[in-house]
Amino acid sequence: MVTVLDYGAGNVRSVVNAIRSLGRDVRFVERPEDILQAERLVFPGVGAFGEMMRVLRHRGYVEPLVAYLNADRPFLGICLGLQALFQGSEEAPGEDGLGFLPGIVRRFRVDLAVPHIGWNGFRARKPSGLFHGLEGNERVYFVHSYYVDPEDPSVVLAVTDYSVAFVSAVQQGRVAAVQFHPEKSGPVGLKILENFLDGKAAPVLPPVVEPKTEPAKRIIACLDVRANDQGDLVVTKGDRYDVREQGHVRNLGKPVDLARRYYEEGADEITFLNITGFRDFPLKDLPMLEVLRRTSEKVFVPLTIGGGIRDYTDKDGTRYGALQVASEYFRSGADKVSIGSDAVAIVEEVLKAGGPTGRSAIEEISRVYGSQAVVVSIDPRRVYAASPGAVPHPVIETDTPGPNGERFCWYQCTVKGGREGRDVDAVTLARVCEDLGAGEILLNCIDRDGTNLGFDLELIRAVREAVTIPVIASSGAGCADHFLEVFTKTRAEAALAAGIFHRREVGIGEVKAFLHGKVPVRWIA
Ligand code: 1PR
Repeated sequence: MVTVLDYGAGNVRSVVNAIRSLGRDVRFVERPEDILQAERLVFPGVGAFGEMMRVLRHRGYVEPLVAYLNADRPFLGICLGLQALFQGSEEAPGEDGLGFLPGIVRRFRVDLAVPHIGWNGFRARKPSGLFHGLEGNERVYFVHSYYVDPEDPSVVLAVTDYSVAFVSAVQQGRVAAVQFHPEKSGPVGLKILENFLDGKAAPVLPPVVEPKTEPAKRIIACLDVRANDQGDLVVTKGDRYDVREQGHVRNLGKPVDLARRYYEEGADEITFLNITGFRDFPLKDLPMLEVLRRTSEKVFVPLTIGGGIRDYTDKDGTRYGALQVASEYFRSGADKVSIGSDAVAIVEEVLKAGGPTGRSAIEEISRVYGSQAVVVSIDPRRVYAASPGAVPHPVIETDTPGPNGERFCWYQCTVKGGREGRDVDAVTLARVCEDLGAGEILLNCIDRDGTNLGFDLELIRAVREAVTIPVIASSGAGCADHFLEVFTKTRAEAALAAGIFHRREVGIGEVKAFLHGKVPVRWIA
């Protein structure tokens, strides 16, 4: 029996699913006394340090947690569950941590994108039972902007390189904690979790020690989902956002089955986009929630859900805030939510008002769940301009001139799945969303979507240079070489594709085999 500390924020479902997939029973901490009664305690944390500590204090969990840790009982902290062990965090000055280990939590100040999102390695510093069966060169999934800085070097279990070498795992006696997410790290993560749950393994040092770890470029499979004309939820795929063929919605398979297939083929993440999310829907029986619940039982890599993350009023007049909608998705197994149309409305308002309101969906969700949980999905369309002064938007000089020989263009943001163009450009949108607290940009391109012509490198370069958060390049992948191109000619951290994977034209394994040795990828042999 494993006890899981669910403090209300964060995505506990994934951890529980991973533990259950290993054949263990889970019970939750419901009262403070459940903590000291635990045989084996897992503390998964996602979100913001200050909010987490406030909830722990409010529920009376701090004292029993510290007593549990001081008694050297089996404990595994994950992500924020690692950071909580320390005295405090730069993320929430003045807010005390559990103080079990001396030291504080610091923010990354590096020349790479922050948050550090994706698959990276770890270098073991001392033997541990957690390392059984590992070779030492595995990659695991990280998503964080802060890292722990212990005062006592003897507690350091592993370090990871992300411009700086940071502590990615600690262990003192039977108390261990990791910055990465074992529950989202595929078979490797499940092995680490199993080692903790077994608790019997003698400490080992994995044999291979890489001189330095390197973040991998991520390959993401995207599933555009909507109801077809018969009312069944299907994965569809557009051609420049038109998903109909001879009047019918294209049907490329079932969402849960396809997600499972891509996980097994080595996808680093799966993204579901509810492409008709701009329509009104009943929150409680939203079919995408069930898709997420079922997917997260079998798929142990990060899941993003987009479409319909916004404030809205239900048919019966009940009003829901975007934060409530997002919370429902997180509880159902999502690790990140992606905001499309609403992000454009938010940015329009910010630009009009001359500053943030503090109440937008991006600000609210990132405050509670952390910026790493908020992706902004942009659906831009290229608009040509004869000269830089011809339009009231920042333009780029393009190598692909327009129909009338125009040498400049800007990228107009659209809403409602490309149905409506707005007076905001993609670069400004990305920049403002970063300021508001978005943790990642999913950069689509209507002109390239479904064309197999390759990514729009000019667009990706312009947006990536304007922000410091990771950018996912999307739309147009037609062959493995297009992925190499986007990773070598732009600074995109990840590339997403749909059509070529759905139609089995190129497999995810094939893309990775092609990239292997040229750019860092999570390699599944
Ligand atoms: O506006 O917050 O409700 O979110 C709606 C979401 O649905 C947005 O993220 C938007 O991008 C997406 N969406 C809306 N309509 C469509 C459509 O296709 N008609 N799909 C749509 C966007 C783009 C990518 C696609 C890549 C790769 N699809 O997701 O998967 O372009 O395709 P490819 O590799 O085949 O070229 P909101």
